[in-house]
Amino acid sequence: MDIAALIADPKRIELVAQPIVDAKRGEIVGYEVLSRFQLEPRLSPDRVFAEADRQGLGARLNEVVVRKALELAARRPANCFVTVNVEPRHLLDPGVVSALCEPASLAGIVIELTEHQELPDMRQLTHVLDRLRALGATIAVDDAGSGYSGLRQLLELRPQLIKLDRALICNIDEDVAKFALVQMLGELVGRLDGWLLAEGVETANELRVLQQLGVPLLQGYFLARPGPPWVQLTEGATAALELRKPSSGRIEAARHLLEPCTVCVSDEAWPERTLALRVSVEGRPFAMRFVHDGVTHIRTEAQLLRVKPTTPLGQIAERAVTRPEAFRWDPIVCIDEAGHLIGVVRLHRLVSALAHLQRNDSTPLSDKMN
Ligand code: G
Ligand code: MN
Repeated sequence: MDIAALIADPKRIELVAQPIVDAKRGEIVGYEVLSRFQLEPRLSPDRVFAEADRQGLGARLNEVVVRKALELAARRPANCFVTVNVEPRHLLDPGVVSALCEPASLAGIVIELTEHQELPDMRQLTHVLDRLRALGATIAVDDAGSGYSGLRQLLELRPQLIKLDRALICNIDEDVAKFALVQMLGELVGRLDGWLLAEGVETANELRVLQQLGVPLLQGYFLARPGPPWVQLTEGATAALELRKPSSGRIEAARHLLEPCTVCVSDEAWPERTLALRVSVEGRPFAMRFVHDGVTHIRTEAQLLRVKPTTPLGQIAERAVTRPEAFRWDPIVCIDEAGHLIGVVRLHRLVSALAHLQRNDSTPLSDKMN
């Protein structure tokens, strides 16, 4: 494969863009720019970059791609950021650095550190990253949780954005360990004043779970495949995002806390689940059965605490803890304006959400990066 010829003819390097979505607002807030190479035989970009490195031309190729990506970024849609992939090793290359530092400002540019090898000298790397940050760039760590992109990288590079490898996202709706890991990483990243991005969202169920977990940024085939700049979301994704779009800050806060529960209708037997609700034919909940510490409890309509998601969280918590002692820890039933069941909220999650809300401000993401 003739990498030198490819570099000499940048028309053979095509850039595509993949949307990045703000999970709360359900809108595109950024694009990852990816390279596609016109080569015979057709090879994945990863293989081309690996081959370029082998031929000692990795940094040159990265430089050409960075220049093109920054040109493209200058024409990005309003209020969107653009992410560009750079190998940390190549950040020690003067050509790559000068390409990155060419624009007067790097506001709205996210530099994704995509590591396929050991990190280079940290002192030099930190120096370059500081320079890029001073120009307004945001630093991201790509493929976090895989290969060379482990916890040490997060601690050393202190990125503002962490892109979770798609291996952690795949089937997260069915895997409690992945769910717990992403939840924990969200906590960690929040404490380091950063943002989490879930890559490789491929199904509506993964999307739903990530929204429930409060992962702020999402990317993946379900939302949109990489395409000509600036591709829009798929119809399926637009519909799925619309369905969960918050209509006010309060619904939004409560929606993260909602847990699904098993539903049965009036004349059915209670299902063998730890938590089930009986609903009328119109969908209104009127009885609940749950198992706690091996004991089964059944609650009647009058014993249920029902709240609307528009109710402020503090008020919900207050109503919950002032219930009679025997019912104090019961799941709280969330209904919509028409009285239909939306889901349940557990008190301990409500309390941690309140604590979390106090810690975080609510500046939109794109404002922070632009
Ligand atoms: O290493 P990095 O995360 O930058 O890789 C981006 C690559 O992942 C691109 O080549 C892109 O085509 C691919 N990609 C983007 N979204 C998805 C997805 O939902 N599933 C899979 N399998 N690949 C994806
Ligand atoms: Mn990437």
